[in-house]
Amino acid sequence: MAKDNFKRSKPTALLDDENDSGSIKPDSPDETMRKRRRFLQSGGALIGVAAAGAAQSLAHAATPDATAPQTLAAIPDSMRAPGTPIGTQPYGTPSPFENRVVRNVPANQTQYWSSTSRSPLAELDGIITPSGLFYERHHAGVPAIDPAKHRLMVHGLVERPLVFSVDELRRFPSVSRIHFLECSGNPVYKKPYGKTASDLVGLVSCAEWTGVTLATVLKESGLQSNAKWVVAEGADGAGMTRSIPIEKCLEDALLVYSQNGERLRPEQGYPVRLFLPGFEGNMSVKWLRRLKVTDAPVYSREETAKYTDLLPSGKARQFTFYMEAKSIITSPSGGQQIPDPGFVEIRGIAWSGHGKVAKVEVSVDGGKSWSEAVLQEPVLTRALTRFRFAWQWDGIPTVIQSRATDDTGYVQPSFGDLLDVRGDNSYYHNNAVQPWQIAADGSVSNANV
Ligand SMILES: Nc1nc2c(c(=O)[nH]1)N[C@H]1C(S)=C(S)[C@@H](COP(=O)(O)O)O[C@H]1N2
Ligand SMILES: [Mo]
Repeated sequence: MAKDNFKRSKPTALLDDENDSGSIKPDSPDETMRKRRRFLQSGGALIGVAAAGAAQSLAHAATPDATAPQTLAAIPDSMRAPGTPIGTQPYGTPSPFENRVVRNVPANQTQYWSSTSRSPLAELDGIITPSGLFYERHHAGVPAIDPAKHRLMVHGLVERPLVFSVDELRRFPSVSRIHFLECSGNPVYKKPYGKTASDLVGLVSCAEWTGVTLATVLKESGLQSNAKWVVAEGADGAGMTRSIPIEKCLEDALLVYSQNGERLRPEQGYPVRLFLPGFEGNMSVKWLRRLKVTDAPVYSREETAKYTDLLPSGKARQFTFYMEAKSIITSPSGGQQIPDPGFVEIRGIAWSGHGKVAKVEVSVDGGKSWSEAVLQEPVLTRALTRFRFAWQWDGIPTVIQSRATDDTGYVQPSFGDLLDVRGDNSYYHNNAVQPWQIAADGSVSNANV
């Protein structure tokens, strides 16, 4: 490695970033590379961590030929000819170099009666899940529904039973809100445990949802005084049916027709779905065709045989509704590799069905000590929240994990604490802390085996 004798024109290490635009003359590739090394080496000082491995940082990373200064100085092929014209692909898709970033679909999933695909959490940045990578959970596959023929009926304990077309629903005042959606079987309690963040917790995603509030539509029908529940039914082969307390329907429930700016994808309930912020995903009925207002829940299959948890006492937890506070480190996470000792930004996501994430703590010593991570803006109600934690890995094997606290003061439990309370008959609603083992070679794996 060449000696770093580059003279800096700016006094602080931060300004010495390769993004520095202080000089008019562009840097030569040599200078750019020296600056990059300087930034990584100074990482320890910048974050105030005096780790032994800090000085070496990433600076001794091998230099592949393609980025050698003499190669970089040459005009690249992309500058020698015009690019692809507009219009060859009117609906844009990701770069072909990113074609490994797809939903995590279990192998041999040939049946249609219970299918899932998971978001590739470790590949994603920020808090919005692209629609094509949003997790899926179908009980009878994805129905093909013509929006022109689709209708939503509102009946039961109402003043005026009404039937709406999709266009009629779109005429109501619209709202757009960013919220996560999570399946309550994310992850299940049973072995074998997953290997990657996606295997374990990939049944959570977050999007901007647009629609009309359910309160607006119920007001249009007029609720009778004994209206206590609303039973929602899907137009798929499963006829998914769930009972929702009227309070939730009037608080923040949405009839959603768009996701991330465009119409819902078929997988997410096109042309209209119910969306209940913070509630277990199962209740956000897709391909919504019927809302029956009642004075009692219907005790459908999904709220008796399924989505209930049998406790050690023999009683079952039913109508759990809210997804509790949870977090997971997505980088570095299971299946990934830390290339070298030195600076590592630990990154992850946290969320709570009860409200906002108030705090995320990170432990890099197997749970002995915890430090507060930075919550990246925006921190929204019932939305994924991104956290970041600057770390110097010294090359010694360790266990890293994150722990979320929400604005009700609820703290995410360890797996052991959760099992103590729920026992091992529980199947759904596992929000335990997820520890990752880091080996001496930097490889990361699930510490729960
Ligand atoms: N009609 C209908 N609605 C449904 C389902 C279904 O199979 N049919 N699956 C439920 C479950 S279990 C979950 S977790 C969420 C998944 O929503 P997504 O596929 O948009 O991620 O939808 C819920 N709504
Ligand atoms: Mo689910």
